This record gives sequence, structure tokens and C-alpha cells, in this order.
Amino acid sequence: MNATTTDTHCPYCALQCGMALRPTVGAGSGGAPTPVAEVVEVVERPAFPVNRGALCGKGRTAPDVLSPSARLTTPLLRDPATGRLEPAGWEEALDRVAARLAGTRAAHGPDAVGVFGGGGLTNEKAYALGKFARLVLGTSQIDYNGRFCMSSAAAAGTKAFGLDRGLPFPLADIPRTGCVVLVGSNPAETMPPALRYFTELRENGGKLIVVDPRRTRTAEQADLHLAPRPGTDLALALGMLHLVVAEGHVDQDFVDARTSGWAEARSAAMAHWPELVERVTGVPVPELREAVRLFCGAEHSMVLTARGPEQQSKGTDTVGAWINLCLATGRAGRPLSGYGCLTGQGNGQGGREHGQKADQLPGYRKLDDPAARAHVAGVWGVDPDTLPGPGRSAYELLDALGGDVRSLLLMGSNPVVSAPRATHVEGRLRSLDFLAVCDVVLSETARLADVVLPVTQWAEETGTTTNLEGRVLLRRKAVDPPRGVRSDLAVLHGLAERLGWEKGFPADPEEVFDELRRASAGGVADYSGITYRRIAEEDGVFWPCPELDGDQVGGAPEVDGESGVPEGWAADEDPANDYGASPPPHPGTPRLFLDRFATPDGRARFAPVTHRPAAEEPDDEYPVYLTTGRVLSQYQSGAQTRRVAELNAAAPGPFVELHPRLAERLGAADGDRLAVVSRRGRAVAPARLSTGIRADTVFMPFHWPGEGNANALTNPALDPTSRMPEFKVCAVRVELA
Ligand SMILES: Nc1nc2c(c(=O)[nH]1)N[C@H]1C(S)=C(S)[C@@H](COP(=O)(O)OP(=O)(O)OC[C@H]3O[C@@H](n4cnc5c(=O)[nH]c(N)nc54)[C@H](O)[C@@H]3O)O[C@H]1N2
Ligand SMILES: Nc1nc2c(c(=O)[nH]1)N[C@H]1C(S)=C(S)[C@@H](COP(=O)(O)OP(=O)(O)OC[C@H]3O[C@@H](n4cnc5c(=O)[nH]c(N)nc54)[C@H](O)[C@@H]3O)O[C@H]1N2
Ligand code: SF4
Ligand SMILES: [Mo]
Repeated sequence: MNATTTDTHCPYCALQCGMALRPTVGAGSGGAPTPVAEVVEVVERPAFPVNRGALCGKGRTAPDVLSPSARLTTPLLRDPATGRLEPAGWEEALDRVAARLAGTRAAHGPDAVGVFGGGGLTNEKAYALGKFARLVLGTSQIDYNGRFCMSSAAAAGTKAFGLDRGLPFPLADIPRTGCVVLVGSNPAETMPPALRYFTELRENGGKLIVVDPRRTRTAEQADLHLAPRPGTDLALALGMLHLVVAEGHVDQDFVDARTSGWAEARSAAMAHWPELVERVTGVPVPELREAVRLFCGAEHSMVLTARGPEQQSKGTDTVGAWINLCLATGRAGRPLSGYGCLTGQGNGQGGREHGQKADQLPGYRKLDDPAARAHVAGVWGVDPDTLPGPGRSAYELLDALGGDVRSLLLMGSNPVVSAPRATHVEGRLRSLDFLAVCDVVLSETARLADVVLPVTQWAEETGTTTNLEGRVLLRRKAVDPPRGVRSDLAVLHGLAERLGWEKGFPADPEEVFDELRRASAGGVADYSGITYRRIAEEDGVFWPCPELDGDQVGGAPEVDGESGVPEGWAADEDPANDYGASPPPHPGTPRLFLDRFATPDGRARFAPVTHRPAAEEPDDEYPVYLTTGRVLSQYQSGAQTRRVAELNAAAPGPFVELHPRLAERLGAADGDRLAVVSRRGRAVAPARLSTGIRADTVFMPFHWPGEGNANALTNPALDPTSRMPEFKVCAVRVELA
């Protein structure tokens, strides 16, 4: 890095790749103002350990969205006379939002005001949004798009281990294990720089197993690819556990010493005979046996899940079954082994820890826990009884709009494109009395708003994110925002002031972070020992990182690579001996569970689960499975990446991926327009033939609005525990359009 570059992080996915931004020659030299994107360039940051300099095309082109021509630069107010959104000043716009939210509250009570957040928001924003909802608005009706993402893995992880952190180890452990099972995860397209860890695993002689109904770019690199029917991963995992027992691979010492609930989980698995599992999943028994042989043949192994098995109406049980496999074979709570979830959004991890979730308070505390309420209310200076209780989950909240929820403040999500049964959700949004949207661009959802507030984005503001490893990172401000935009924190500050909140609502990110640290202290996700300065010096700090007595701001001690404990810390009874008068700061926790799990008794819990079908299975009328997901060059609802020419050229629009045998039955050729019809709606997109997909399944990416929107079709059936909708399985009919 030279003096003029600023280290920061990509705005998009949970890998949070490190990059540096540098003003280009001529920037700031006066004359006509130049669009920001043309005065800043991306520079590699090879020293940052997660991506070691590599970036995907989305990250490399992210500065394009900084350009004023790509984004909003002034608030917009809907003109009641014309019905159109018109430019307005900030004071007028904030006054309007505050007045309308207050009006709804006065007329219908605080729970008539809803708040919807996003897993892309920084920790500071997620924290401030949750606090704003509960204190300033007094509403329980807040949730966020992370509910659509990895909430099932979060629920299963909490049940099994007592704590939910995406990976319980750094990515750098992957090449050193012996076998990885990647379940419903396509990092070749969704986290390209992370693929290198799996390549290195194979170079070191380790094995990669991919479970995906499609032969993805990731599956192409695998030693073994299992292609189950969508929605049958639960049966697959139980079938593997059956074989583990039958073939004598149970690690009884580990099970006895460190787990509970094995007897019940074992008998559930024994009911899932391999032949039965083959019938349910379509995966031949010999492949199932080969998977068990590779997994148990290695000294260490890991299971990593992503959205494939999680976005199901039984996602929590499904992840539970994969965790069972790890526990029974002693592949958890030990170095180089374990279960992990590859989180999704830029702050998919931190965004679910600090209070924008319906049931949650900062520090991953539970809103219905009296001690948690008392602690957080103390930090906020309010009576715990004034804090509302848990609210509705994301889809249930969207479904209630226009009913008992009359006004909505939305920050960091584009549900018109990304919510399940999106046409219905769009109708609910239109039926609101009042909708305010904070966004960087005029997204499809912002277009429906009564007030649109244009906000600063990643490189224009400082804040922390927590990546998929639980590594808390500092995303630094590298460029000035265009005139006319304000930060999300400034928006909340301005609204709090107008709504009569007198205790102050800081807009400075570091001040918010310091408050978050106090609010999280003693919680599961304890950030109290983490400071901006420490993050900057240490390439991020892994939570939990409690504040110890003494100065935790200085440099941290060397961390022992194996245990994640600083050298001398565990062995030396009095670490103060090594560090002078005050003890060293807590080193953070790269590796979890090595000594005990985070449950009250320290034991991991087996999940007593059995297979059940998807909420909607194919039948005569809708004979084909639809599954949905992502392509390399677009991000999520596409609100940001559809504004980048290079990405649009690479991924110009929606498509229906199908097997040539299914295409032949339909009389369809590659490129023909196909109509895909479900009980919820219809979507039209060109056919893309592939021998890599099961012949009973079609796949659609969900990055586009309009006639090709995959979410016109998807089923909002919810997992009973996590309330995750079933994005990955529904039944459709496919015909020539
Ligand atoms: N390019 C790109 N990268 C992204 C994103 C993006 O939008 N674009 N989004 C980010 C976010 S928020 C997330 S959550 C992650 C998601 O990252 P991934 O989970 O890797 O992405 P998906 O494409 O949703 O799903 C992964 C795979 O699940 C498979 N699948 C479908 N149904 C099933 C099933 O029933 N069982 C199994 N085992 N597999 C199934 C799909 O075929 C797909 O290949 O990506 C992050 N990175
Ligand atoms: N069919 C189907 N649907 C899916 C999925 C699937 O696999 N299949 N996956 C689901 C998953 S995993 C996810 S995570 C969701 C994501 O879907 P969305 O929640 O729609 O996510 P994004 O498209 O990232 O929307 C983020 C919005 O916030 C804006 N934004 C970006 N940064 C900021 C900021 O700092 N502040 C503010 N105020 N706004 C900002 C962006 O411009 C964009 O409009 O989609 C879900 N939908
Ligand atoms: S992999 Fe994710 S974090 Fe890395 S550059 Fe691409 S989008 Fe950004
Ligand atoms: Mo996600």
C-alpha cells in the first residue's frame, strides 16, 4: 500500500475480500467535477489473508456503482398530485418520514410501524436500526433479509453447539483437512476467491465432495458429485449416518465425552436404509457408500453448507442432520474438523448478531430473556419493560403489510425482486399507507416508495462487517460521497431527533461501534474487546472477543496457529508475567469449541430428525422441480450489479436451465422462450440446455425483475423453527411461451 491508497473491503458477499482504493492520476486537480468511479481504481491487497489479493468481477467493478450516474443523489418525494417521485431537500424528506411514521403510530399503535433491514448493512447500521425500531418507534415489527439467507443454519448451529458463527475456524484450515463435503454451495460462482482453498485441499491430497442437483463449476472440481433431488438433503445425510453406524465409523469416545442425544439420533438414522435413501434422493447407493468412505477415511473432515440445504421448509432439520454426521464421527470441536455454514451477504454474520432480527438484542442476545433485556436496557438508559417483545419473521412481516402493519421503513433490501412469492409481496408493499426506502440506487422496491432517501455506500463511509469466518473487519472510507447523499446512520439520527428521542442517536460509526461493544459485552457474540484500531492492526478480530481488564487497544500477542489461543495464555497461570503490569488483550477466537461447546453443559446436541418431503412436491399438474440460485456476474436482486456494464455483458438476463431430455419432451431448443408456471405465478425466460442438471429439475437465477423473475414462482412455505422460506424447492409446469 502506498500513501494514497486506502485499505477497505468489497461491498458484496460474505467473503469480504480485502482491496485497496487509489485515486487515479488527475483526481482532485480541479476543473469540472469527475464522477467518483472514474477517479478511483481498485488495487490488490495481497497481504489480506482471506482473499490474498484475488477479487471476482463484481468486486473489481464495484466502484462503478459509486458513480453519480449509477445512483441516487437526492431524496425523492412522491407528489400526491402526479403520483410521481420528485427530487426534494433532505429536511423536507426527513420531516415527511418522521411525520408519517408518527402519524401511523398515533392512529394504530407502535406495532403498525414496520422496519425491514438487510444483511449487507454494517454492524453499526444493523445495531442502530434495531435500537431505532425498539426505542424510538417502540415497535416489535422488525426483521431483515438475512431471514431469507442462512437462518436455518443459524438455528441448527445454536441448537447443536449453543452458538451460531458461520465457520468455527478460519478458511485457511480448509486445505489442511482431509475431506470436505460442500452441500448446496457453489463457491466457484458465489465466492470465487474462496475456491482456491478447495483447490489447495485437493493439491494436498484431500477430497472434495459436492452435493448439488446441478453439476456446477464447483461440482466439476469435486472428487465426488452427488446430485440429489431438490429438497432431499435431509434423507441423504441420514443415509450417510446410517452407513457410518453400519460400517463401524462412530467415534464412541467423542460421542460419550462431548455430546448428548446420540441414542435418539442413531435410531432415527437407522430407519433410513441406503436403498430407501436412494429412492428418496435419486443418489445411487454406491455413491452414498463412496461419500462415507471418503468422509470417514480422512483423519479430519468438514461439512460446509450453503443455501442449497438451508433454503428449505425443513432447513433447520437438514442442517441438524449434517451436524449429526460430524458429531457421530468425532468431526467437530477438534482442530481441522467441523461443521460450518458459508454465510452469504457482506455482513450476513454480523447483521444477524446485533438486533435487527425479530427476536434479538445486540450480542446475539434473545429478546425474551429477562437478563438480556436488563443488560441492553441498561446500556440504552431505558427501563427494560419499555422494550417490545419479539416480532414477526421477514416473510410474515411482508405478508402483513397493509394489514395491521401500515407503514414501513426499509433499509438495505429489494424484496420486490428477492422475496418469495414476490408478486404478492409487491402487492402488499403497494397496499401500505406509507413506505420509506433508504437505498443507494432506485431499486424496484424504492420505486414504490413515498419517500426515497439516498445513502452513502461502502467506500464512502467507515463501518465494520463480520465475514463468514466470524472475523470482524474494518471497511474504511476511501472516497468522498457525492453531494446530496447521507449515511444510513445520519438518516436514523435525523429521524430520532424529529421523533422526539432526546437521549441522542449517534451518527458517527465509531461512536456507534463503541456503544455496540458495550451492548454486546457478556453476550454470545461479544465484541467488547474489539476496537477499530485493533481490527486495522490485526487484519480483523474473531469474535467472541471480550474486553479484559487493562488496555486492549494495543497490539495483540502472537496467536498460536493451532488452538487460536495466544502463546503463553493458556499454559501460563499468570499471563501478566509476560506482558508487564496489565494482562494482554483477549486475542479473539479464530477456532471455536476446541475445549467445550457453547451449550450450558458444554456438550454438543444431536438433532433427533427424520426425513419429510418438501412443502410442495411435483404432481401431474406441476410435474417438475424448480430450484433457484445465483450466477457469477450478478449479485442478489441485481439492484447494484445490473448497473455495471461489464457484469451485464457477462450475465445479461434470466434463463431457465434444463436438461436436453426435458427440453426434448417440451419440444424446446436452446434459446427458446419458456414459461415456467407454479401455483403462485408465471415467469418467462429463454431456455439454457445443460446436461449438468437433473432431468426432473429446472434452475432459474433470481437476479432480475419483470417477466423473468424467479420469485414470481417460489413458495413462501416456512421452516417451523427458522422461518426460512423454501426458495430451493417448488413444483412447476414448463411450456413453450
Ligand atoms: N455471484 C454471486 N455471489 C454471491 C451472491 C450473488 O447473488 N451472486 N450472493 C451472496 C449471498 S447473499 C449468498 S446467500 C451466497 C449463496 O451462495 P450459494 O449457496 O453458493 O448460492 P446458491 O446459488 O443460492 O445455491 C448454491 C447451490 O445450491 C444448489 N441447490 C439447489 N437446490 C438444492 C437442494 O435442494 N439441495 C442441495 N444440496 N443443493 C441445492 C443450487 O443448484 C446451487 O448451485 O452467495 C453470495 N455470493
Ligand atoms: N429465488 C430466490 N430468492 C432469493 C434467494 C435465492 O436463493 N433464491 N436468496 C435469498 C437470499 S440468500 C438473500 S441474502 C436475499 C437478498 O435479496 P435482497 O435483500 O433484495 O438483497 P440485495 O439485492 O443485496 O438488496 C440490497 C439493497 O440494498 C441496497 N444497499 C446496498 N448497500 C446499502 C447500504 O449500505 N444501505 C442501504 N440503505 N442500502 C444499501 C442495494 O442497492 C439494494 O437495493 O435474496 C433472497 N432471495
Ligand atoms: S468474492 Fe465476494 S467479497 Fe470477494 S470480490 Fe467477489 S463479491 Fe466481493
Ligand atoms: Mo444470502
